[in-house]
Amino acid sequence: MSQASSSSWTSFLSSITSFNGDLASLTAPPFILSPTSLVEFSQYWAEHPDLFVEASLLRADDNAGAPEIEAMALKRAISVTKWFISTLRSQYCLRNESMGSEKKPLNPFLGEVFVGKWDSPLVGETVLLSEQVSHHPAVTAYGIINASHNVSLQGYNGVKATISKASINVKQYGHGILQLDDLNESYLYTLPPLHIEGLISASPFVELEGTSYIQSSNGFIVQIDYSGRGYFSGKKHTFKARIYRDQLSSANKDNALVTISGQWSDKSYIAKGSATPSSKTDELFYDAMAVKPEQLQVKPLESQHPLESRRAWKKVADAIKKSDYDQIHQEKSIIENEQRDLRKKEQESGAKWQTRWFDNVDYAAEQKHDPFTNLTNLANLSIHNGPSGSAKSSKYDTGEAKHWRLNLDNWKQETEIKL
Ligand code: HCR
Repeated sequence: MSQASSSSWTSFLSSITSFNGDLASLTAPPFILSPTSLVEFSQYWAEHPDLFVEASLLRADDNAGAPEIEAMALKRAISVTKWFISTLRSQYCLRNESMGSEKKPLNPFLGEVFVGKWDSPLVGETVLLSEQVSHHPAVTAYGIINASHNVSLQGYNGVKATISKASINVKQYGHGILQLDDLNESYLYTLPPLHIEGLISASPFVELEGTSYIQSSNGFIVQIDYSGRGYFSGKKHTFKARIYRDQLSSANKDNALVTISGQWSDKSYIAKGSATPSSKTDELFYDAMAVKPEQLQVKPLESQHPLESRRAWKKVADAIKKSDYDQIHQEKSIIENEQRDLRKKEQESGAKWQTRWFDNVDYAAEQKHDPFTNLTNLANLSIHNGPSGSAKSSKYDTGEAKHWRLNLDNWKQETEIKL
């Protein structure tokens, strides 16, 4: 690192000691800025379109008996777990690998969108819609649809951070719901906490920690525990996923029907029962290094709408690529000032910004019965806006219960933003 970079990193580190929890407000040195907006991160959920739809293909024969139906349902829970694990490498390791360290993504403006599709010869078209539905706090919502297999995903996420001596600790807010319409089955997943290590050496990287869950509408629940180097093994990015018949039986690890463990960024192994699988004797579950993510197709900038992320941020992204701090600052200020003016005008006219493809549904007010309430009940998870995966009756099981939901009709009626 040059002397200039090293001193700007040192002053960045001292600035984060008085940090207020809003990661977007951190002024990071240019070499740690990413030219990509956070609204693009939603694409990581379906970069393996075949795994995204795989569970929908695992169906028992029409004349199958109860044991076969049960075995198929378990196979689907395993398949959904594989899809979930397959998303983690891109979500949490990609910048490290492609740019040498984790970077600070561009903070999306309200109404910023990112759309694209995967055209896969095997599974057909999978469409991605991602929209910045809130700026303060920053929240991105997404919908992913594969109409050929009647599989869809909708979710949203935001983060809150705290600083400890050597790392930034991040709690995620939000969840996702995968729906397999042909089977009338749905899966709720929660988002794991994470922390950023390597700050002192100016080579930040993400490590997942704590627990996340996948709850199926057929009762199966997957508990995934994450850890870094030295907890389960001497390796970074490790996890152990246990699949139980239901939430009640998950109270005792010995009840696990299946255990999967290894590195979410590399190889993992699967075995029946509650014993930890071994790489020597057990079956390979997933090899994240062996399967290349499929690239999302995004329109060229000339055909994009001004609210589309890559077009909107083009000048800032170019300045970041050149490490031209003055130009980064100038171009960012143009976008920020436009946004400020828009908010001011909205305030003056009493109009509120209308989100495009997502509605903010209040579950506390509506007593709604839908996959979310059904799945949170099965998993004993809170419907309130606590950190993702908070349990019912925990200290977070109170306050607002507003969640972002995909409004497919709005997307069908969309005339300005095309794929
Ligand atoms: C924490 C983070 C922004 C949020 C990113 C999220 C949580 C967004 C939703 C995705 O589904 C998953 C995801 C993956 C990213 O790893 C995570 C980012 C990692 C770093 C970034 C901070 C805002 C950057 C802080 C600046 C550091 C590098 C000094």
